[in-house]
Amino acid sequence: MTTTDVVNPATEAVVTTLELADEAATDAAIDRAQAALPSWRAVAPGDRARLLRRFADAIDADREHLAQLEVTNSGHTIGNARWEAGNVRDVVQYYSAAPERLLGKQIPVPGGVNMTFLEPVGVVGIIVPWNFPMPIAGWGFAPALAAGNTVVLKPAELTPLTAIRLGELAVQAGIPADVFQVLPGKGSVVGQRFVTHPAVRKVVFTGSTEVGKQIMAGCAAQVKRVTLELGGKNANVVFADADLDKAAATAPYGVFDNAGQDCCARSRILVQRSVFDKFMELLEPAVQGLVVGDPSSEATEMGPLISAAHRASVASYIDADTPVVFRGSAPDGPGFWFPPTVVLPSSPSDRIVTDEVFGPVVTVVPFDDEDDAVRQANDTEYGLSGSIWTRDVGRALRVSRAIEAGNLSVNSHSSVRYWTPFGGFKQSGLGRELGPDAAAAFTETKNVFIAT
Ligand code: TAP
Repeated sequence: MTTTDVVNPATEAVVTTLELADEAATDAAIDRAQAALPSWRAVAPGDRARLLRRFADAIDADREHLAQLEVTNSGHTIGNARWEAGNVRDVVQYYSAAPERLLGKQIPVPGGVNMTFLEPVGVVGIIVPWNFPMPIAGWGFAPALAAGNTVVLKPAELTPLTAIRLGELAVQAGIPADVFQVLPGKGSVVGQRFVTHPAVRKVVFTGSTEVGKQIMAGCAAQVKRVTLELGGKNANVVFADADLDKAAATAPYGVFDNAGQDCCARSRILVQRSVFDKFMELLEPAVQGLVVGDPSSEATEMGPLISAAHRASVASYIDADTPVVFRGSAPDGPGFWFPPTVVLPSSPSDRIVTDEVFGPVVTVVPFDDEDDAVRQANDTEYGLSGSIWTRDVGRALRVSRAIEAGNLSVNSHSSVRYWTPFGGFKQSGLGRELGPDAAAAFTETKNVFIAT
């Protein structure tokens, strides 16, 4: 039996030890999900909707417990963790409206009646990363269940606790245990089996672009459906006509939220040359004022990184020659701490400018004009999100259309709303989650013609 120690990243204390599923246990879970399909898809749409609403209510009643569990398991600040528990409740609530609204079409044809049906895809395998364990799980399982699929979900090995709790809450709400199963295990074992097992008809993967490519290649062998939400190296573009005070005051939250372990982190700040010095003057106190420390304290704005290994990976981008201009604070002692760090890179091809660091590190680079800003923003194989700061509406629209990314915000860093679509251009992913079309993404369109 393989086990894993779940560690609190703010204290390095072992919270619990869990058994990890092996290949045989994964096959057994997939077989149960397959066996549960006919009865789950036969549940009347209104009844499936009611079960999902009960599940949302159970999450709501358990919200504070879920949030505290995430603080302990992931080191998220309590404010963020409460938002995340509320988000998964809202996502389940939102997709509880889908079962009665997955509408087919009647298409006029000669000689009969032609109609389309949206059929469930089948067993769905969902692979979740450690950075947002609750929301990313919910963005997959809620629309998949609503559309009549059964789900086996693999949380990240480092952060399984809230997913396990969500599985318990689903059962409490009356969702059959085999319809939604949570299976802690290694990506190379459980996740890989989702890719190779023929009964899994769709894989939803959120994680690194590197592993996403392997999953896509593996799924191709069975023409398996796949949704990929991968990495990002997102630009925060600040024009000279912007509200500079606001742009500088909010920039740290745009990148250092969740200690920068966010695929939407605006980790490249691009500032128009004429206001560059002014912007840096305003940014420095905003970064140095960030409250970094105990994530369970209400005042804390940034917690630790997820693990010692991840901290070593982030630290590998900063050495004695790195042009760090200023840093925020970080506690001493136990915990995987890393201070917010601002770098003026010496070249656009520096690794720190091109790689997704996935930690509290941001580069700031000047640009000359609108064309140069767009060119630099698009000079990456990623295309997930980004921000544009300007008071000129025409420019806001032109630049929004020109940047190759799936989720942009103007005069804001807010990318995620459960009722709007979310996903990446280029190597940031494939397909969209959330929004009005996500449940349909878990269906196959069937066309039926009846001769009359
Ligand atoms: P990964 O190492 O890619 O891991 C993500 C998940 O995949 C984990 O559950 C992992 O299991 C599993 N996995 C690893 N290797 C696998 C394999 N060969 N086959 C199947 N599953 C496998 O990423 P991470 O370090 O956890 O997360 C950080 C990355 O996720 C960043 O690049 C970030 O940008 C991206 N991300 C993207 C988004 C969106 S929405 N685009 C959201 C969050 C994160 P283990 O736990 O066992 O490693």
